[in-house]
Amino acid sequence: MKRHSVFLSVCLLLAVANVFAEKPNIILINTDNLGYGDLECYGSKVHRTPVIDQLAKDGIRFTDFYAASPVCTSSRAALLTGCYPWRNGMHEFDWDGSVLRPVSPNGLHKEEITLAEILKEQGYYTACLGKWHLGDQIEFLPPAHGFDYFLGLLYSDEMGDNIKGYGWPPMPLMENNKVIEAPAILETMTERYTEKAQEIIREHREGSFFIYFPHMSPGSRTEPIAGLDFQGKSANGKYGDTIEELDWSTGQLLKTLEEEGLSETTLVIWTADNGAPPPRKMMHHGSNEPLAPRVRYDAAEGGLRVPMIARWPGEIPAGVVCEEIATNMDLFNTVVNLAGGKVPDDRVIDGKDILPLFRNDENEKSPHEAFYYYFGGQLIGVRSEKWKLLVPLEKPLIQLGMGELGFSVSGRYNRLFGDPVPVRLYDLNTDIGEKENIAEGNPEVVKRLTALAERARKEIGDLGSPGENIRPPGTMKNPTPRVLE
Ligand SMILES: [Ca+2]
Repeated sequence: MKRHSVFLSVCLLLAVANVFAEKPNIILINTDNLGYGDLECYGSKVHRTPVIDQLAKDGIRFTDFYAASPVCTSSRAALLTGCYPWRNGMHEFDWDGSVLRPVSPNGLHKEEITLAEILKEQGYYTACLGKWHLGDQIEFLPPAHGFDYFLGLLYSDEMGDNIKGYGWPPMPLMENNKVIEAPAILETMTERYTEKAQEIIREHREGSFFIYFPHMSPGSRTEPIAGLDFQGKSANGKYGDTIEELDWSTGQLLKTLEEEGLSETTLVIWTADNGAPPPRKMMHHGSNEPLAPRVRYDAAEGGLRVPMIARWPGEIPAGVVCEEIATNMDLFNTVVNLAGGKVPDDRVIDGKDILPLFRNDENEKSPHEAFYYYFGGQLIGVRSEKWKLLVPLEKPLIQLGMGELGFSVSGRYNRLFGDPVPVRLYDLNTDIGEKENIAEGNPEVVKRLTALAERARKEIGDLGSPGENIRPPGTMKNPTPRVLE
């Protein structure tokens, strides 16, 4: 009798704790440098993205979703650990600057708890297909961070290919810890990743799987590389070709889910690690419209606000547009909870569970009082509700270990600073392009957001001033290049 009532209480608790059915498979698509305005459902007039648009119609689309950083490494670290990059030392690197480069002594620390590690503990088969960018030494690779399987590149699609550095190897394509091709044949990447994802879906249809799919595309190259079937097909040059190939790839995954009867038991998330880069001198490039364009890798909305779509038929209502603030760090908490895992409580986690937003409960608000804009460890701004405050800076960081081509060889000691900038306040509801500074007329708002920024400075950190709750990056001596054996 006693056991019976305990059992009932447990059931009740479970029912209250998780209104969603059972734990879903997870496919988390994270594209590289894809702009807010690059998909038709976000306003693109040049790219054809019918599959992704349908995904949005069948699920929820976020309009105010932020990556935790405007550059690759730190954004990806944030997504996989639920933390602002400062928290685990992934905001900048002595040797590499703001993004990790080949043969780096740094990477994601082994003590960091990744989404894959938690899902693996929950019985998921975990795979990473695509661009890793959290360290290229064996101890930093996906197999050391909870992934059962890894197929992909270790850093940006141009490093060691059309951009050379001292001691950099030919672009390695990895399978787990082994180089299987070098230089990697980049025009085949999206197709090969996609086929592997389909294979994993079929093989693990009876169990639970987590596919983290950080696509190579559209990528960092001035001339992105699409598969042969897509080259020359779009109305936006090589850049557009890769976007349309991403749409095709997404379609292949959805088709396989359908064939295997897994559509209803799989949560598909589609997002980007940061906005489209500044166009430099290219004729064809990405679009961050209607957001403020990024001139450099700074805190313009175009750098950090990205598309995010989530589909889970029967569980997430179809056709919803959510205008609440959410971040890629939230995907950590949300997916951990859905998988029945536990968000670590021995450290600060910045992400929040956004299942209530997915469920589209009426009156459900963002769980974030504030979102902080950081670049290379410098606190640049804060958003709260509709307000965006850019803090006054004596020395705004404009480049971090990056030269004209995007890279230099002297890491964070090569910081470049711009001229002083005053405080600026924007109402993003009426001025999405950050055109009119209304700080003067809204002293109370400036005061409130300045206090929030001050809190972040103390707690998370600012340039040259580590916060109270931070941990170190992974560091090793004598890094080696990944080469064919
Ligand atoms: Ca990126």
